[in-house]
Amino acid sequence: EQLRHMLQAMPKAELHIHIEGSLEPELIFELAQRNGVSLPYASVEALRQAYAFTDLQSFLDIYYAGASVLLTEQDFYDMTMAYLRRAAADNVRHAEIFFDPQTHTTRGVPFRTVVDGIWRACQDGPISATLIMCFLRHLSEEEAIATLEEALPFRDKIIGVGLDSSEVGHPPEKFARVFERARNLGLHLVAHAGEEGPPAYIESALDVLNVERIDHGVRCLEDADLTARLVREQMALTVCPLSNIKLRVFDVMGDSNLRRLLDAGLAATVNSDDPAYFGGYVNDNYLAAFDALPLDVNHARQLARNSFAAAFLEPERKRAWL
Ligand code: ES4
Ligand code: ZN
Repeated sequence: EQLRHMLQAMPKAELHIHIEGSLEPELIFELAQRNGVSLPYASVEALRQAYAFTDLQSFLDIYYAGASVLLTEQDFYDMTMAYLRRAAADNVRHAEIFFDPQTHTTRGVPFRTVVDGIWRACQDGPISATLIMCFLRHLSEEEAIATLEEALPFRDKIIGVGLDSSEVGHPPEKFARVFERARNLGLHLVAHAGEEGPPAYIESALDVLNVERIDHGVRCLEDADLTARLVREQMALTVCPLSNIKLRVFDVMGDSNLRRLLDAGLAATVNSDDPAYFGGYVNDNYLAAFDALPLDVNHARQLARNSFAAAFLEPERKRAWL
């Protein structure tokens, strides 16, 4: 009980949250109504019923359908503000928020509508928040490059780029040139790797893309040499415990390797990924993991410390929260 209170109360950073994945069914219905978009679900309950995933792709299909109600700058603002308020309630002090512009520009929503809405909410919201633009890896590198070009007028509103969507069959190598370009622009670099994909994808995210954090990365333990390297380099892993269960990376939370990652000396962090779809925000992720695994107060402190250490923030700003 004391540990639960500590997990909820401790200041933390959230480094792996897809803003489109924070869109709750209630808000999906509200925005559908507001925008005159028809949904293939009769009710909020019917939509929630559809949240039974078997793997990453089965989730992504519903996640992209949910995002189709987002049309105006106000929609992106409202979605982002709802997340920031919810994160503040979990004592998140700083969030680095992923957004997927291609999910929207391919539907005809202008790039600026997406960024301006999300960014304005970050300015008005209750916590520190910065933006990481993700490329959809199931699309081509040419489309990713075009998206990076579109982002140039908004360079000051974006701190980094990431890589998400369907992992297997779309290795990091596919995006070598666009990440090189982003690097030359001084953007921070991250990529999803080792969620469903093999440890080799983690290695190429490091060696080919030059990423500074690995999103998920839980499959690193299958490769002892890679694990040793990640420890040596103190490469942060943004682990998402509830996501891993919902997408069947692990069968049950007791099978999560979070404790093993920490015991190995890896810089693991706890994050919510797509909180509206996976059954909870960041504190729900901490609580579910600590309920199911032999984790104690020292692990809690370590995870909070890791979250700030891995954030793309000035060292002085981190120290205030540590
Ligand atoms: C995602 Cl869990 C996950 N993996 C890959 N891409 C994503 N986009 C949103 N959530
Ligand atoms: Zn993710």
